[in-house]
Amino acid sequence: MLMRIDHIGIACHDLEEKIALFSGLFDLEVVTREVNEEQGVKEAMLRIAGDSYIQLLEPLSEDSPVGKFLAKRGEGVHHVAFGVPDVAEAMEEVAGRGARLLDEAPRHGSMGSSIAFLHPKDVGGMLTELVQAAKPR
Ligand code: V0V
Ligand code: CO
Repeated sequence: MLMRIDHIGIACHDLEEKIALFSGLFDLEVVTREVNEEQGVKEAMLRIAGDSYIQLLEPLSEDSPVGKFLAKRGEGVHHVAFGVPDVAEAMEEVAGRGARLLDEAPRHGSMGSSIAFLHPKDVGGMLTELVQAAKPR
């Protein structure tokens, strides 16, 4: 079901500051910067290699998922995202195996992807995202 690690999501207070930190430390290229109102984030994708990224996340508000995470736990790894061939199919499979889905249907993710989250309590304490990448045009 899981094909690869798509990205590691990192929660931060200041997106531009952390872009400078990560790109400077590891020579990473910033591929996109997006605002996702539905998810309550301003985010940037830094390419590691191929279709593997670090996703830096700054909250749009304190009561968003990332805003609450920062208040509770501070900056750091927020989620791990795995590439799947078909997100709707993967959601059905994992739900059938007992993990709670945080989304009833796939949502809009970075770079035109379709995404869905699994409850961290059902995945060993790790907030898990399933990602179906946009089809190449
Ligand atoms: C909360 N918990 C976590 C966690 N957030 N554990 C591991 N990793 C995290 N990131 C724990 C928390 O400590 C609690 O455990 C328990 O889960 C319930 O958390 P809560 O504080 O009561 O609940 P909330 O209201 O903070 O909600 C947490 C969830 C929420 C995970 C349900 O953040 C959510 O729906 N996230 C999915 C959407 C999201 O994160 N979007 C932003 C990324 P204890 O204390 O009870 O033991 S957007 C993105 O990645 C995009 C756009 C993309 O990739 O393209
Ligand atoms: Co993500």
